Amino acid sequence: MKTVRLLSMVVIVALLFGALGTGSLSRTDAQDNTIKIASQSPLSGSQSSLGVAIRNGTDLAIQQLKKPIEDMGFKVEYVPFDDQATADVGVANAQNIVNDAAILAVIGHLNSGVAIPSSEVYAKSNLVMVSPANTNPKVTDRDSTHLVTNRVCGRDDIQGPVGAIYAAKKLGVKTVYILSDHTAYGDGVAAAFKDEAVKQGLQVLGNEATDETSNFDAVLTPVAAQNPDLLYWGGIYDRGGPLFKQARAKGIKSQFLGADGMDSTDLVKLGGDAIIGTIFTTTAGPASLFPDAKQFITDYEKTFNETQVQTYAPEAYAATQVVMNGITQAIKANGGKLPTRAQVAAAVRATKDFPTIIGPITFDVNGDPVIATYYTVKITSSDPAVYESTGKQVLDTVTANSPHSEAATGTMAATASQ
Ligand code: ABU
Repeated sequence: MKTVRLLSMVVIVALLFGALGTGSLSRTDAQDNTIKIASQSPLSGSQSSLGVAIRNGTDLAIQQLKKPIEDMGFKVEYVPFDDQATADVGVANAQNIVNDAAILAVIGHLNSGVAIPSSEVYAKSNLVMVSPANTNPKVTDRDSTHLVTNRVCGRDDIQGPVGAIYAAKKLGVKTVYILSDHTAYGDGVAAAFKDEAVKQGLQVLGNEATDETSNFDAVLTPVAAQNPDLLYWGGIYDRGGPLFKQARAKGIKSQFLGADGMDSTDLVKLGGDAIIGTIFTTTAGPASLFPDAKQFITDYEKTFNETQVQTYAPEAYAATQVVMNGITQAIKANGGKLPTRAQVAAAVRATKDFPTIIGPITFDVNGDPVIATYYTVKITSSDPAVYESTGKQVLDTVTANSPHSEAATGTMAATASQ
């Protein structure tokens, strides 16, 4: 393991100083010094509330932070892409992105199942990706994309256990039925939850992945028959909201628990009063919890004429801060000249104690933040207008080292409880 890490560091340093291949296309179509930053997230379809938040957070960061790069003689442009929460669309967009030589970085995606295949395309061109939201371990754990994939959020191999430990120790439940959405994210976080739930002594009454998107009656019939203390959903709000609403209508009285894909104003729009009391874990804390995000919240609401900052907008802003700092450092290391994609990727991976609106970021050798925070949150209102203010309550906060960081201890520290 130590040899692999050492080799990784050697390659990163080599790329930083341009000793290996550049991985850049010739800029025959771009004689000017334009630097583009792309994003990929669902801007249409049933998951667009989170996807638009990612686009807006990225957009605002570029608007506000581009001047130092422009002062070095470059023009900075933002190019958002709609991946439609679909792997095929994300991969096709990724091919167009890598073919544009001016694009030096990608912020995205929302869905791990889109990020994983899309980043295989980015990696072939040494194009760096920083994710604000993708929590599946494989996003950063694959050798094929090792040098270009990063994230500012936590991972499901920690998020799942955080939920299971909370269920066992704080909720005191004894039985659980687990459902998931057949995606890399949903099935992955549900499996991580299940493994820890079993270790915690919970009895798993059922575990099923479903492709159903609207009518969950057949899925819920065995749940009603088993009467579990807890119903766990591994998936996104667009299906989780209707699922939990239909579960209550069917007389299921279980406590509802999910993960970060549930964290959207649209969850309460879809689920109504049935959602009150639902608990979810997330690695994206409410924006109001971040001391350095106050100005961001004001600027975001004004710029996009919004009354609330949606989940992942702060993380997208922070990911873009990291990327723009990486581009700046790469330009400086390259004597003020346009850096290659590989040089930008190496500079981003070298991010250390870098201040962002969600807190300082240091990437480990794998592109995960060395420390991430995992929140357990309860929904207290079905009014979408108050979702981000009084509509949810943070019940518990846990910090954990990334599995690959040198400082990792394998333990999670509860840092605060309310
Ligand atoms: N982490 C929540 C967003 C879904 C995903 O990672 O696929």
